[in-house]
Amino acid sequence: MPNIQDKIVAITGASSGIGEAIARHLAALGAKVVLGARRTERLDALAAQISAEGGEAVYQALDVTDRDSVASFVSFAQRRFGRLDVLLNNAGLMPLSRLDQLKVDEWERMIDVNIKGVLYGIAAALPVFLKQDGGHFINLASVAGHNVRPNVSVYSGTKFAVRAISEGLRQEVGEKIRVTIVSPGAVESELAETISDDQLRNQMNEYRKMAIPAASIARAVAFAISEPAEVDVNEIIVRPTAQLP
Ligand code: NJP
Repeated sequence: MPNIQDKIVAITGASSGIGEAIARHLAALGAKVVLGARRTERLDALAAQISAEGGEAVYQALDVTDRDSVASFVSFAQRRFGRLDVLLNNAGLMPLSRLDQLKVDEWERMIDVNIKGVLYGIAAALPVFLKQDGGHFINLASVAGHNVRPNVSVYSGTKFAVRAISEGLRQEVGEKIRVTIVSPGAVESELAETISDDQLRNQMNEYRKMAIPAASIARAVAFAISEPAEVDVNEIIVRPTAQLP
């Protein structure tokens, strides 16, 4: 694929699921990947596997709810490789519940990770991209950022927010910086494990049996990066053929 070889790609939430699949796929296509997440033992193992397969991967501990941690992660990528071409704001949580369950701590965690984490990523990388006169934000939203269902209100709210912020960013940043929204449907990952209500988690795991492999999202991300610099793939929705909303 063109335009991927030697690109420096920083990925938040690279320790499992979609972030991990993106890291593996882009590294196999010749990108140099910078992995961030809290579970560094997983990042260590992933970086070692990528290196053993001839790719290049480095990692740093990252908590996207901590603005300094996100700034340090972006600086680490730049220091290590001299520039940053793509920031993938991928880290996310989905502790679904009905609003009347009043799981206010979980609402706050979703807002902190899914919205503020993305904003901190933008705050860290935008000055770098402006100085370089180029760069690419790829922000993970969701099909739940397109429609709302019961139990999904707060998660949907965070993903509508990611789409709104990404579209505003796209319109503001001018022609040298690309902004892509990737909205997955049900994709194999650990996402449903954050649901604290046992009945709802079981229900979701049942529903998610039609989930497609995380590699399908990695291929969509690679497509967006591979397009020529003046082509901005604005949004991609990828879901199982079996999924309705
Ligand atoms: O989920 P999972 P996905 N700081 O749980 C990280 C969206 N999406 O791959 O810190 C830093 O396997 C966590 O790392 P760790 C979804 O909303 C998915 O599915 O080590 N990182 C892990 O690497 C999300 O935006 C589906 O615990 C933090 C990663 O986030 C994105 O896809 C459907 C963190 C989560 O990996 C990837 O999620 C959809 C923090 N504070 C949208 N907190 C789907 N899979 O079906 C968490 O519509 N992470």
